[in-house]
Amino acid sequence: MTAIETRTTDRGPRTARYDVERIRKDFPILHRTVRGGKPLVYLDNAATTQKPQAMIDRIVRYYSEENSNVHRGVHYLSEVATAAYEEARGTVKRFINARSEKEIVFTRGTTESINLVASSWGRQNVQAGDEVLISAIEHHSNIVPWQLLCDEKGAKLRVVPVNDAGELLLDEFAKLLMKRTKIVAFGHASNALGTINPIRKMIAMAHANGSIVLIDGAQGVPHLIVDVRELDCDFYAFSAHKVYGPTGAGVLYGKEALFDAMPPYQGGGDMILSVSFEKTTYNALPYKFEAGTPNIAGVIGMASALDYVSSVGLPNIAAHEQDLLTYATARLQEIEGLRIFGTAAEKASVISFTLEGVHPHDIGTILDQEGIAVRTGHHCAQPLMMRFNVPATGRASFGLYNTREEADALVAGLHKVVEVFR
Ligand code: C6P
Repeated sequence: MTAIETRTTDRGPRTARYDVERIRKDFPILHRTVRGGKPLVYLDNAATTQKPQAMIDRIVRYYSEENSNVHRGVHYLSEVATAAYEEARGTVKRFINARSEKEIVFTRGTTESINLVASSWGRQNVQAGDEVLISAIEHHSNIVPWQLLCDEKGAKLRVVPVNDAGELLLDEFAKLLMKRTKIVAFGHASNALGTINPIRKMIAMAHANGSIVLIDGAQGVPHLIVDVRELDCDFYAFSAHKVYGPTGAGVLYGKEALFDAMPPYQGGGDMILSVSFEKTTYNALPYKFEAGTPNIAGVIGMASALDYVSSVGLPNIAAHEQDLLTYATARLQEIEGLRIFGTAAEKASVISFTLEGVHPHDIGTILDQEGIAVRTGHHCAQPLMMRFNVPATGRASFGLYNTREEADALVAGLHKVVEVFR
């Protein structure tokens, strides 16, 4: 247990005191130095998070003691690996409160999850003249798969605009929901601005219109309690590596009835019941969508990471990150010429900014010399950058192990950037 427990909620404990120093001890990489002995200040959590020792140990144990292929052998190790892999499915199911394991498909990550829906559900259900509705703050992973589908089918891609704070305009959203809007796909939280969308309301509006809803949860799951039953979304996609798990593993949640009616996404081993040259029949859910040997170690590691997050407690993580967001936002505003992009009322712990007269890449390079890792660039959200008339921004994104002292280090680093360039 990483924190002092006072009350248990269904998504982990609530604590009286968030012991961030205790939590930091769980992440070995946070104790290394970089760039000639500088302590690492890791503020690039929206790109990928660091990993707790328990998760690393679980993967080592899998490869040291359990490694085998799943669903294929009758031998002991295959049974052990299959059991661990399927237990991981149960862990994910509970973490997002899905009804059944059949609704949990393992993928390589958010990108593959969205492509799966666009290819399988999209090809089956979207026809010429239909519409797909996304928003102006989407990551390229939630734009390009829909463009490919629309190009193939002769359908139209519509985009919900945002205001200057980076909030989706709900009245425009309502207007864009048409009779032919087959699917609405938007992010739970924006990786580039931090905006948390009012997804419950948007899902209800889309459903009232008869549209299916996919949520890109890549930046939702690490920061917010996700209850897919309460949200009533049709699909929810996320990546393990953004929630303290390994790269190359992720999840597509889908309602069973939808998954049932969808054709397979890829063909290969494990997704079939029987194959002949004349006819192939497909496996039951969720295996129909898991062709080939999956990322077994990644999936098992993901479950361990979710257990870790649950042990800290998402309500505690959210409260800690909101404190960092408020603190860092106030401190950054002290810097002359710094402009923050994304000032929505509801935000995840992501701060995008520019410094007058300094290219974001130079900001990133100088901060790096101080041991501070931030992301600079377009954050795979080029249309959003265009909306705000900037080619790129710097982005600091906070995770469960970051501290106010690290926010101070960022501010001090930015003062250095100002000194160098002015
Ligand atoms: N955003 C960032 O630095 P993958 O690569 O499949 O794990 O996740 C893609 C993705 C989809 N949606 C959102 C909202 C995301 O933030 C990301 C990944 C990283 O912001 C890498 S570009």
